[in-house]
Amino acid sequence: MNEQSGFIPLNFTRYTEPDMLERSRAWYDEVRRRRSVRAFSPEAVPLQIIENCLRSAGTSVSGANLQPWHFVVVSKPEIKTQIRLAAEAEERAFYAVKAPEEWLAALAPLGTDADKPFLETAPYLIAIFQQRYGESGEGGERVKHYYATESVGIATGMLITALHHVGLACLTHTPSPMGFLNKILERPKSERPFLLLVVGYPSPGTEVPDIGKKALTEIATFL
Ligand code: IYR
Repeated sequence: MNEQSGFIPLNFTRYTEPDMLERSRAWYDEVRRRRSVRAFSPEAVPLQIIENCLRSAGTSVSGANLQPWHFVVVSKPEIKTQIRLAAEAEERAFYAVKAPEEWLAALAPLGTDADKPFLETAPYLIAIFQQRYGESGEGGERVKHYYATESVGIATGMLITALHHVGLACLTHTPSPMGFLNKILERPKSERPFLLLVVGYPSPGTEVPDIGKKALTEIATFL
C-alpha cells in the first residue's frame, strides 16, 4: 500500500481573503441544505458517481495514514432484501424491548420506527466497516490501527458530504447490533460494522422533520 517514500511538495491552493470569505459562505450554504432522508426513490444512480464519492472518502485523514476502513456497496436486490430482513429484526427488538423510554422520547421528533422499506427501495446501501487491525507482509502480521473509530467517522463524514455535494441523499442507519452485516456481506471478524449508509434520490414529495441545528454561539467558544 502506502510505503513511505520521503517527502514531496505540498499541492496547496492559497486564496485571497475575500475569496475565502465567499467560499466559506458558499460552502455553509451548500452543506446546511443536507438532511437525512428516510424515503428513497428507486431511481438508478450511475455507479461511477458512487465510486468517485468513495474515492473522496478514501482521501480522509486517518491515524498514521493506516486508512482503517472498508466500504461494501450493495446494489443487488437479493442482498438488500437480506439486509432489510436482518435489520428489521434488530429494529423490532430495539423499539419494542431494548430501547429505554428516554431514547424513544429522543427519537420521537424523527418519526422513526422498526420498518425500513428504504433498505430495499434505495439503489445503494453502503456498509462501512472499521478494520480493527491491518495485515502486512507475507505472514499477514497484525498492524495496530490507531484512532480507528475517529478515522472511520471522519471518512464517513466526508462520504456523506461528497454524496450531498453531487446531489444525492443519504441516511446514516445504525441497526444495533449490526453483526449480521459481516455475515451477509462476507466480511472478516476483524472488521466491525460501523454504519450502514442508504443512498439515492429522495422519494418525490419527501418531508423531513422540522428540526434545526444549534447556533454557532451554542457549539463554539472563542477565547
Ligand atoms: N437504529 C434505530 C433507532 C435510531 C437511533 C438513532 I440515535 C437515530 O438518530 C435514529 C434512529 C433506527 O434506525 O430506527
